[in-house]
Amino acid sequence: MTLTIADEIRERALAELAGAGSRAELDEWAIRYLGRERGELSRLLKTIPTLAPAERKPFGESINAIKKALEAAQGVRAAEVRSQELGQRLLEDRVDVTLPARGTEPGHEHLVYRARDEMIETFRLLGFDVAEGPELEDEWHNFSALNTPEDHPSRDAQDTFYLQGGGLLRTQTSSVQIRYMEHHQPPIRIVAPGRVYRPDTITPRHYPLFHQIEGLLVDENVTFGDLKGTLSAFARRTFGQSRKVRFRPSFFPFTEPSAEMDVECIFCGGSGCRVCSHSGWIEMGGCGMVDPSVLTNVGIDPERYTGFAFGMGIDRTAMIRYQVPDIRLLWENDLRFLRQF
Ligand code: 2U9
Repeated sequence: MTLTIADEIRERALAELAGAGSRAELDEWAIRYLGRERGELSRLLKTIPTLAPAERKPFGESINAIKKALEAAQGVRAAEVRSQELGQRLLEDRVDVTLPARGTEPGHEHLVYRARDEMIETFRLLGFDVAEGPELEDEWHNFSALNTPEDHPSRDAQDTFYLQGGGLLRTQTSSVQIRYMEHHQPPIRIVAPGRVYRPDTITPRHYPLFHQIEGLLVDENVTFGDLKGTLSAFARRTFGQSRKVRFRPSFFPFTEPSAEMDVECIFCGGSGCRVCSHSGWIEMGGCGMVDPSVLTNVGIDPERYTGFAFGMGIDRTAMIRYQVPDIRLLWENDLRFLRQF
């Protein structure tokens, strides 16, 4: 009679084991049937003292046999469940090796530096080399050598960032050309692109840091005609072959005579629009014949050599070209803006 109960438990245990489909269910099953304290087999073993002495041994043995059979079956089922779970995971985690790679999103050059490189390329085609120099300068290279009088307003602390100890942040890249001429004799044909600094109040058109490209050509028999020809060629390659240019008289301490150069508005073709303030012309930069005293300052004989120089704003050129209405947009690093270019 008692044996029949044990057999019944075995049959039930084996049936439930076959239905256990996960490790958690297997664990529950093991506790239910094989658990040391409350497992069904343990409970049966605890009834032994109530049996007639002759029945105790065979009963105990048969329970142990069932226990062994259940443990063996548990091992087999656990292996099945593990392999089923693995199969399932492999199915779910399957990697589709044919999917296209997610890829990285490459950045691109900032519009101001693209404008700079295009301007450099044009001057390279015209035979100019590129020269570079320090952004932290001294008064000699930034002002005095360039014939800028001691009391010139550009030297004022309102227009120049001075550092403790007498240095300053260069206000123009002309200092690069001064340094170049200190170490090279003519013929000289260089452009100096780079960052310059001026303590301006920030407005849509002014920023304390901006970029210039300045050019310098020194040789025998260099004339204002060479200057006009060079800058006209630059303007035609940059803004279009039929684009008109004009030169207006101006003044700079480092050039004599001096001029400002305008290019026919690239948006209205000269008839007048918002971009050119209805003048039909856009300012391109300043230029002139290098003042003889500047050549003397760097040890070049002004009786033998003459030269021309020019300067243009790179940020300004990029803003006109891409119709950027506010210079602050260039340096806010807002990707929604930068990605458009
Ligand atoms: C040397 C001698 C002369 C460079 C020149 C300008 C005129 C000029 C401005 C244009 C707009 C600067 O970016 S800007 O604000 N520049 O008008 N620059 S002549 O003259 C030189 C340079 C080097 C040795």
